[in-house]
Amino acid sequence: MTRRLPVRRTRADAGPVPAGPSVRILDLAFRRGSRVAPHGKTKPERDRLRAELKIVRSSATVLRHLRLEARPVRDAMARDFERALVSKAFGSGAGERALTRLERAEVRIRGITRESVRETHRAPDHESLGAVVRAFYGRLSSFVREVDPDLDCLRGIARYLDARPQLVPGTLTLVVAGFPNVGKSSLVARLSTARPKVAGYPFTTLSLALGHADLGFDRLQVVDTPGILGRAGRANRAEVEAQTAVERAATAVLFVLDPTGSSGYSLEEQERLLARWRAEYPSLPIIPVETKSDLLSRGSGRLAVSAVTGDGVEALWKAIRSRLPERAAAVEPTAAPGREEEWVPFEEARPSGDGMAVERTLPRPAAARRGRAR
Ligand SMILES: Nc1nc2c(ncn2[C@@H]2O[C@H](COP(=O)(O)OP(=O)(O)OP(=O)(O)O)[C@@H](O)[C@H]2O)c(=O)[nH]1
Ligand SMILES: [Mg+2]
Repeated sequence: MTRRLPVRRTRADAGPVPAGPSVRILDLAFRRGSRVAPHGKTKPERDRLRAELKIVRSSATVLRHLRLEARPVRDAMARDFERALVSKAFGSGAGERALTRLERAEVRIRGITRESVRETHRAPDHESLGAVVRAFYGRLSSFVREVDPDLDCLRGIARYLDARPQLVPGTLTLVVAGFPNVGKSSLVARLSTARPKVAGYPFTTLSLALGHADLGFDRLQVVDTPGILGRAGRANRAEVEAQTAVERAATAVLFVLDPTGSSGYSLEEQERLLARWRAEYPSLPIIPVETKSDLLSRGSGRLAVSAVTGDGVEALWKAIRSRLPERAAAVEPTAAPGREEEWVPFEEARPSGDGMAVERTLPRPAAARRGRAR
C-alpha cells in the first residue's frame, strides 16, 4: 500500500505540492508580510516602504521559525550523552548535518533580504517594486523548501529526545542494566521515584526512564534501561540505547542478574556480559546484584535483593554509596566511548523459551505521586 502525502494546492492549481514543514512557515511569513501599513508622505515613498517591509518581515518570520525548529536539537547536541543517543538512533552526524544546512539557509536568506531591500531603493516605479517583492518571495520559498528534509529530520530528533529523559550533566548517575526481564525496572521503582512499566516478558522497557533518589547532599539520577543481550554487532535499537547510557551517562552501573531462570535467560550468559563489561570498562564501577531473592536464595556471596519484599535493599544502598564519588563535583561518565552498533529487529532478540514470569506490577510507594520521573 502506498502512503499518501498530505497535499496543498497552489493558487494557480499547478498540481499537488507535498506539505512539508516549510509550507506552514512560508504561510506565516507571507501573511506577516502582507500585513504592513507603511507611513510616508508621498505614494511612491509609501510603495517603496511597503515593499521593503514585506521583504524584511517575511524574512524575519522565516528566520525566527528556522531558529525555533533548530533550538531543541542544537541544545541537545551540546550535551555529550544526548548527542551520542541521537547519533546512534539517526545515524552518525545526522543532527549536525541538518543544523548546518539550516544555518546555511539562514545565511542565504539574510543575503537575499539585504540584496532585495537594496533593489527596492533602485526600483523606479510601483510595478518594479512588485517584481522585486515577487522575486524575493520566490527565492525565499525555494531556500525554505530546500531544507524541508532537514526540518523533518530535526522534528524527528526533537520528538525522539522529548520521549527520553533529560539527564543533568555533572550529576551522579546510576545506570541500572542487565539482561531483559531480570527485574531492572522493578528494582528502579524500589530505588527511585521512577515508576517504569513492569511485566513478565523481555523488552518491556524499550527506552530509557529516569528516576531520582536522595543521597543527602546530592541527588542521584537512577536510569532504567532496556535489556541487553550482549550479542556483538547484533544489538537492537533498545539495546543500543541501554549501551549508550552505560558508556556515556553512568557514574556507576547496577548490573542486575536473575539467578532464578524466570527471565528466560541463563545465569551463565548474564555472567558473560558482566565479565565482558568489566573488561571493556575497567574504570567504570559496576555493582552486580542478584534479584528475585524471594524466589531463590542461593547464598552466592553476592548482594541479593527482592524488589517484591524489599529484602536486601538497605545493603544494596550501602554498596551503591560506597562505589559513588563523595560529591557530584567533576562527575563524568566513566566508561569508554561507545562503538557504532547495527540494530536488529526486536523479534530476533526475544528468547524462544517460555520461562517468563507472570505479568505483575509492583506496589507503588507514596513517593510515586510526588516525584514522578518523565
Ligand atoms: N518474585 C519476584 N519477581 C520479580 C522481582 N523483580 C521483578 N520480578 C518480576 O520479573 C518480571 C520482570 O520484571 P521487570 O522489572 O519488568 O524486568 P526488566 O528487567 O525491567 O524487564 P525488561 O524491561 O523487559 O528488560 C516481572 O514479572 C516482575 O514482576 C522480584 O524481586 N521477585
Ligand atoms: Mg524494564
